[in-house]
Amino acid sequence: MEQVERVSSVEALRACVDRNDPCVYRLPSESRPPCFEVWTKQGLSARVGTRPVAARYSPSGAYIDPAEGFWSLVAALRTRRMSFARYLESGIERGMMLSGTETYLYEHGRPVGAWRELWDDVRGLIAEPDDASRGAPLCSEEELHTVGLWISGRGVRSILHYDDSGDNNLNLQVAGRKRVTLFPPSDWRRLDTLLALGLHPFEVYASLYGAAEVDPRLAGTAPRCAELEVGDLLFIPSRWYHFVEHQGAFNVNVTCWFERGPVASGPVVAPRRSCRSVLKVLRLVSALLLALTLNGIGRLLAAREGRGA
Ligand SMILES: O=C(O)CCC(=O)C(=O)O
Repeated sequence: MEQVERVSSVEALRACVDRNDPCVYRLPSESRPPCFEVWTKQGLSARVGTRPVAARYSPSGAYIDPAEGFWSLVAALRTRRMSFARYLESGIERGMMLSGTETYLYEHGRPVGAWRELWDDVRGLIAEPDDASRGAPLCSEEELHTVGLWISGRGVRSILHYDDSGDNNLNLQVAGRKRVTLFPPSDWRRLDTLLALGLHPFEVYASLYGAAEVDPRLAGTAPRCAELEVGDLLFIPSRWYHFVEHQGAFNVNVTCWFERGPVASGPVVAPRRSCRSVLKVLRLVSALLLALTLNGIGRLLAAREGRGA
């Protein structure tokens, strides 16, 4: 499979952003923000371990594999509230995932209060608007929408999807290793899509790696692969599908979702639905609605408990 291009300067990364083309840029050690040093399990526990987090648990490690049974889908979509320290101590080993789509360090133009200290450890990635000495910025604070924190162990796998905000995505590997497989938006017809998700069973994508033949359901697609190691910054362009395999024992990623500007080659393809199975759609939508309801009830109960304490 084609590898995602590796670039060696911020200017080259910016050119990929302008073309909506994925790339990987390894941050030179001298420009790595403090998170690379201080985000160990012990360091995080000592500083922000008392903060509550909403973690997810899937016995199979899949978040979520459309081929799994209804109750497994619901279970993997449920969030469980616990202290960050407990998540770090035992949740990771149990196969839980802290998802960057739920744990925000930065949102609505400002740092999220509970995670302010962690934001300070990464904010050097984003140039201050008036700081000319830092050279070319990765993205400016005006362009930045949301910053998510992902933490997981080995064996976690995420569903094929594109980021439904339509934003560009810079995904920084702070610790551990991940393999990311990307498909261009124009492949949507072959990816069994519903909303921003691709609904092929995970085994279909497994055939991209090491099988004698790639699954025929992926015929005509143009996947690319990025093997991320510490210090790698992956640019996932707006509406590019991606799924991720978590390969390190302790994986930490920070995702910066930022505004997509005009793309040099013209408008980005808007994927549509290609999933024709009504049953599949119904199963997934009802699992999602049930999990969202249970998550909402969990949040209410936690809030009442907090008030009663
Ligand atoms: O690491 C993962 O499992 C998913 C990451 C992702 O989807 C993202 O950064 O948008």
